[in-house]
Amino acid sequence: MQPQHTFRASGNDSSKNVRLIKGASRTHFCSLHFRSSSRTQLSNRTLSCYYTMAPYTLTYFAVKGRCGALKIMLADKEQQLKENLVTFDEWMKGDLKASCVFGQLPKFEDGDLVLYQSNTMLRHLGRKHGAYGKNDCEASLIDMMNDGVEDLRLKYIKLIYQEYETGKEAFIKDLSNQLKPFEAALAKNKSGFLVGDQISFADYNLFDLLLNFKVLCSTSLDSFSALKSYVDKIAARPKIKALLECDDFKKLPINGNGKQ
Ligand code: 6SG
Repeated sequence: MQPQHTFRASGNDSSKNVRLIKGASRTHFCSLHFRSSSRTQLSNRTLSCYYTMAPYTLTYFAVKGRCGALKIMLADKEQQLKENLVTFDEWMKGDLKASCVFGQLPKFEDGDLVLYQSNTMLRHLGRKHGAYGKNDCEASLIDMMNDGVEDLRLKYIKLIYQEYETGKEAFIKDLSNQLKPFEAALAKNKSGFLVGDQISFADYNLFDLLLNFKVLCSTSLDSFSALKSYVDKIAARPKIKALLECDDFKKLPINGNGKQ
């Protein structure tokens, strides 16, 4: 069974079941799809053809969840992304779940390559788009930082889905301890990135998680000067800024149970 396609139709081509966002920049496309301003503007005639060319497809629920970092990276790297949004009802039918390697979403397609596991997707895109360090040693350090982000994300997910009411206060109290290694890495590395002197997939992943923490507790970064300026600087990167300001991205819930 095919995943449900829920591109909403609006703009000037309702027959294509896609949305053309008219945002601050004319390069916005279908909420999360960015294209270089140097390329020709879209027209109705080119729209379907343009979608055929979109290199990447993401199948996931209508939440930021485990795909916020991936969308932020693709926006920053000016890559297009076609999204198949899966509803609860569609997922509960079971066919899609049965087709997933680990029985879970997200699913990511790059041509014939089909990937599961969100961190695998980040690594794949990091490799392809120059966000995996300049050499093997940097790549290993990026892996290490990303594994640290994953450990912290798992704690956050446990809070959100299992113990929000009883565990939120303790989680926020412990957050300072959890953030210290990242603050230290940034303070040591001076470049403004976790590893080396260029942005990596671990940076997009940490940035996405820090945005969640700011929603959880607006003061969570207050005692971390390096992390605070890190978030501000990444949020100000033009394509990321545009994504974060885009209505369709903003209105996506962070998590699947309404807690944040
Ligand atoms: C949940 O855990 O959204 N995938 C999730 N849940 C459905 O049947 N290690 C991998 C990775 O990094 C973890 C995958 C992740 O890629 S993401 C999944 O597939 C399952 O297990 C968080 C999220 N949860 C919302 C959710 C999914 C099912 C029930 C609640 C929203 C409501 C209904 C469908 C969508 Fe829903």
